[in-house]
Amino acid sequence: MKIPAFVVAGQPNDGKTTVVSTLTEDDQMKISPIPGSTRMCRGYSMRVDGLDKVIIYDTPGFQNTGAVLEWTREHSREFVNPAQAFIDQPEHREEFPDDCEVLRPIAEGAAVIMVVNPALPVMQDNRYQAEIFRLCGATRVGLLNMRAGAQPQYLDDWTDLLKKEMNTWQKFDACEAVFTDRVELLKVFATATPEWKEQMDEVIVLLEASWRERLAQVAEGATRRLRSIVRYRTTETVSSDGESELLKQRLEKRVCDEVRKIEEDFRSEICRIFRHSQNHWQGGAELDVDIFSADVWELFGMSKNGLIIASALTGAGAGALIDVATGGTSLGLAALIGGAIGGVSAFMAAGSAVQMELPELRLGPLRIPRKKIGGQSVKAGIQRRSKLPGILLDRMVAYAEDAASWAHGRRGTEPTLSAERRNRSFCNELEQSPHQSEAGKLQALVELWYRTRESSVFIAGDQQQAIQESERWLTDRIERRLRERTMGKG
Ligand SMILES: Nc1nc2c(ncn2[C@@H]2O[C@H](COP(=O)(O)OP(=O)(O)O)[C@@H](O)[C@H]2O)c(=O)[nH]1
Ligand SMILES: [Mg+2]
Repeated sequence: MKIPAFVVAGQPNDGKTTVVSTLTEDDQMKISPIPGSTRMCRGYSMRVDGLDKVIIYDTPGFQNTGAVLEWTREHSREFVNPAQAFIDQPEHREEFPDDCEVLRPIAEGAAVIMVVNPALPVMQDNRYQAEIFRLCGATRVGLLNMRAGAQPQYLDDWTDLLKKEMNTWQKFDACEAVFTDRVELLKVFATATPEWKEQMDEVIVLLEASWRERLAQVAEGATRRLRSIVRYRTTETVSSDGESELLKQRLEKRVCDEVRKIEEDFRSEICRIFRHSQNHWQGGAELDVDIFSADVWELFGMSKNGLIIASALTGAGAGALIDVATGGTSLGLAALIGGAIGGVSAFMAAGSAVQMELPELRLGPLRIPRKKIGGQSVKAGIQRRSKLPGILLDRMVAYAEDAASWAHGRRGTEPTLSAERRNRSFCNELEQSPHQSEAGKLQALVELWYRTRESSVFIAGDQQQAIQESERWLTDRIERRLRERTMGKG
């Protein structure tokens, strides 16, 4: 069975390639403000689950509308397939190669998507083109390619023309279209082409299912990475007190780098899931700022004051360091590290094999383990009660939202979401008490992860279950939010 096929037509620079690129989620197509950059007719497929489901041909558009129309008016009634008959004439292929390129898919049964720009007036040429398609017997869908920022001055004129000449028409902004807009458009295509209705309906169902699957993957990936950051631990043995400052810096860097690496890793996955080429996609640009920069912490609502305190606590990487373990007797080291992290950290003891949390002794701002096991070693990980998990989660979700709503035909660097649309809800929730209903659940989960981050800490069965349930709750929530943002409610 032939798969549904469409061919985009219209004037140069009206956005044909942009439409194809957005519908097929292909960001590698050459889109350019220079008219005439598409020279050949080429088919691009809409793939769902690895299978070609719909084919859309990008074309250069007619170059000799007058001549083609003249011939079609005169001969269309003589042929069952006028488009094919036109191409079959050798002199046409010689003289009008671009026009033959447009007619070729039509000859093979493709429906026409006539892309028009309502910011420009209707020209005689546009009327002629519409007539050619009609005379060729093609199914025609008019597409008003609305451009954000451009005044659609001639919308009424275009609507009149499309109503008269097309089987149906639809507004579409190829640069801003999100998933639901694409589905909406496919539904219009389905209705316009009764011969493909069934196949198109099936494509729509598959697309929606596969979109849900993508969102589920994103949510699962975010939860998994958040867990791995919160539970991250790195250990180093101290040889002498003299190097403890260096050691602290080394550990801090290692923790920060791990966070960066995991975030980077998440981003690669997002790009893969939403089919953006990473070296090409400009979305999420404002999220490219290093997570440990002051800008980010400010953006996520940490007060200047809070930031300074955090910086004083841990040096440059606010929130990165850390619970510290010192198994040795060196109070010097403990004081040094303790001074850096203040009262927020718990001291841990690291034995050679067994690592366990010890009850601690408070000495002013310092906390010192009562018992010491093993050699001197320092452990680092994410500081408990840090805002880092919230910031990381908000950033991951924001990045995913950007990627999911970024039309593939879009080029350039303008950000998708304005700063106020950025959601900081997860970060804010971490400030709630763990005992407060919904809002405290996230903090409770993070707390559970912290508590069980030592591999040797025995995790009781019910605790294990609590973690799993909580993780499922978080994944569901992220998924729900992505669904609301990209598919509308419901
Ligand atoms: N803002 C905006 N620009 C668009 C839109 N569609 C196309 N363009 C721009 O118009 C120019 C020509 O687009 P292109 O798809 O190459 O047109 P084609 O010649 O018909 O294939 C490019 O610079 C596009 O970025 C749109 O929906 N919104
Ligand atoms: Mg083009």
